[in-house]
Amino acid sequence: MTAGANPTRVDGAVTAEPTGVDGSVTADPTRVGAEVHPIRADPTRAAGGPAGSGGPTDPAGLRRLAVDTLDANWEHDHTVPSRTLYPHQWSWDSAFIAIGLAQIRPERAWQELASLFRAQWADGRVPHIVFNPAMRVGAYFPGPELWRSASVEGAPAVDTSGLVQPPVHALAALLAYRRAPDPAGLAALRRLYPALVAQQHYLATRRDVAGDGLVCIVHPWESGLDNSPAWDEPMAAVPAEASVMRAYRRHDTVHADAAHRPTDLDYARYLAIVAAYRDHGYADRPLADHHPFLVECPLFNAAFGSAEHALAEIAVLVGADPGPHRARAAQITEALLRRLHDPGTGTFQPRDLRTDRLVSARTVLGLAPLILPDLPARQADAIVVEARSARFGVARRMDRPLPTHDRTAPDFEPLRYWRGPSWLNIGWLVHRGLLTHGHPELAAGLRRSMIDLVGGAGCHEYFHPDTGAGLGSPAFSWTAALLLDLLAD
Ligand code: 2M8
Repeated sequence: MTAGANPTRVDGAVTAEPTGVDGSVTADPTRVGAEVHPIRADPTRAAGGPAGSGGPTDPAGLRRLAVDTLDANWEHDHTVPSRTLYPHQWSWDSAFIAIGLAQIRPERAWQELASLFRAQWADGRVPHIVFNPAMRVGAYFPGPELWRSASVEGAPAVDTSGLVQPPVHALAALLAYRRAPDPAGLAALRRLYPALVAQQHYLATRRDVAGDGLVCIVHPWESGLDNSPAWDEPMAAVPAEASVMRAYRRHDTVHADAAHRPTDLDYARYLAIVAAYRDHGYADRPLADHHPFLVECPLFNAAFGSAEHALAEIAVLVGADPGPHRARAAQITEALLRRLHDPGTGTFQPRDLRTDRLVSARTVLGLAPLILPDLPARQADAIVVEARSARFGVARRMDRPLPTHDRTAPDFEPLRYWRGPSWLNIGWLVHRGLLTHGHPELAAGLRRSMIDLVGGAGCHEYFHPDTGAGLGSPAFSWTAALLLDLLAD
């Protein structure tokens, strides 16, 4: 019996009615890129209609669109992912956003990361959401009333969630510095370094639930790929009823088509898992005994390893010792190979710690270890074979964008969030991995396809994996930021 098994324990229902699609917009809506229309405003795109009319196609126009999108989403000391759907600060979003900001407004890149790390907990965890106290109650669900971080010892003064997201921040800080290598950037790196080390220390010591050198995620939201088919097997074991959601008002389905979002059953399970973790005070030590969702994710752990590689380089810049980071990076790669490599598919699969089995869905998560520079050539080659296969279609000339799930699988859903659509942050990571492992032509094909997506549809949150039509938020920050990064290469 777990705390998450009892849906009646899930509480903190939000009943406040959002004030409207642009109720939370504080930027000037007349600006290019400001998010004032939900995707449903354009039925051809919402239905996955043809791309081709949504964005500029010349590099200068694309760059302008990206800058305007980031400016419109800037909020004092951080960038919201989207004014309507996600009006607070998200952890891995801020990392991707900082990479783009470094090119156009370097001081904001450092502010972005600094504001996130100000919300770091005493145990080193970097929360996946930092709530903006100026936003009205009900601007996002689930809000602070569900998480109740204020009552947890070691949580910051500002309200946050108690979960984490893939630790791409050290890599982002390093890349931001490389784009803007000035004294202010070096000073910012110096300030960030201990916080980045503490983030890794938290993951390595508190979240190594299996004791195998890998981080365990305790909620699908921690993966960043919330409703990926990779989580279907572990999620099926989480007891919850979709009817629980009658007590809540979901915010996301006010702003986006419900058919594109996770289902009510997904949300009921999400809330049950949060309640299980929260009701144990977000303590990690007893997780193995009671927690309903315990998974080792290849993308999360690839980010964890890549953070040590980045920290080694940052250490050199700030006068610290890179040696321990290099040693930990090697250990993480070794653990990934030992625990998540699937000899049957040649790629990497999540491991469900409750059953101690690799999950069978072949999602884009399996390509992520390519970002590790020390991945042995044999496994890197196998990932490239998978990336080039009909499942993912990476090619020198791509006829369709990179999907987030195997497009030949029966449960591939081209419109539903992380179950098929194409996302720029994932493409950006795979692009990086291809370059790291000596595939510049494939990387160039993927880069072109990502730039064309924004050219065809604008800075959308995600894109239809067949037509390239824009889906989700039409003014999404990491799409803009990573587009800038891709354009600069
Ligand atoms: C999505 O996740 C949030 C929950 O954290 C949501 O669906 O409400 C995901 O796409 C996640 O990866 C992203 O960080 C977040 C904000 O963009 O939205």
